[in-house]
Amino acid sequence: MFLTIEGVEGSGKTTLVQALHERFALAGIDVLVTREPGGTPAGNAVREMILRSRLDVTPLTEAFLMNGARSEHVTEKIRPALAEGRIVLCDRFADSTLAYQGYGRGLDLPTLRLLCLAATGGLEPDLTLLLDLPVERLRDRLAERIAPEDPFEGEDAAFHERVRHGYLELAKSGGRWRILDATLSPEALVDAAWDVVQPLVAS
Ligand code: T5A
Repeated sequence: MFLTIEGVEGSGKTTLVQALHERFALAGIDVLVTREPGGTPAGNAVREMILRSRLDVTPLTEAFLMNGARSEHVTEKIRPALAEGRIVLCDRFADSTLAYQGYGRGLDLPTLRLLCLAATGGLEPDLTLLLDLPVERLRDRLAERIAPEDPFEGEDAAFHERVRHGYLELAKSGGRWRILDATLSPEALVDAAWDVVQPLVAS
C-alpha cells in the first residue's frame, strides 16, 4: 500500500507522518517512511539544490528536477519496498508538482501530468491525505520560523492561495483523496488520519 500526505507549507505533514509512523509501529506494522524531494542520494541532491542552495531556475526546470528526483525515488526505493509487501508512507509525491509548479507557478497541467507519468511509470498512491490549511493560518505558522526554510515559504499569500486551491481541485476527483482539517491539534489530526488509514491497512 502506497500512502501519501500532501498540503501547503507548514500544514503539519511532517508532524503527521512521524505520528502515523508511531501508530504503525505500535500496531506492529513495518512501514517505509520517505519524502519528496528526497529519499535517495539524487533526491537529496535536488532537495539541497532547490531548497537549501536556492538555485534560481525557471519553473519548468524546477518541475524537471523534482521529477528527476522522483524517477530515482520510485525506481530505487518506493517500488522495491512495495514489491516486498511493505507499506510506503511518503511526505509529498507527484501531486506536489501539480499543485506547486502547476497551480502555483502556472505551468501547463497536461504537460506536468505527462512529466509526472514518465517519472512515476504510472505508480499512483492508494490513498492521499490532503492536510487543508487556510492561508492565514499558514502565515501564522511560518511567522514562528526565524527565516523561511526554503524559497517556497517566502512566496506571497497569492501563491499559497493558488497552491491550496490547486490541491482542493485535485482532491475533487475523489477516489484516493481524503481531505483532513489541518487546523486540528496534532493529536486530533493523527486520530482523524488513523481512522482513514487503519481500515484500509486492515482490509
Ligand atoms: N515541492 C515539492 C515542489 O514545488 N514540487 C514538488 O514536486 C515537490 C515534491 C518541500 C518544498 O518543495 C516543494 C514544496 C515545498 O515547498 P519541505 O521542506 O519538504 O520542502 O517543505 P514542507 O513539506 O512544506 O515542510 P514544512 O516543514 O514547511 O511543513 P509541514 O511538514 O507540512 O509541517 P510540519 O509538520 O513541519 O509543521 C510545521 C509547524 O507547524 C506545527 C509544527 O510544530 C511546526 O512548528 N504543527 C502544528 N501546529 C498546530 N497544529 C497542528 N496540527 C500542527 N502540526 C504541525
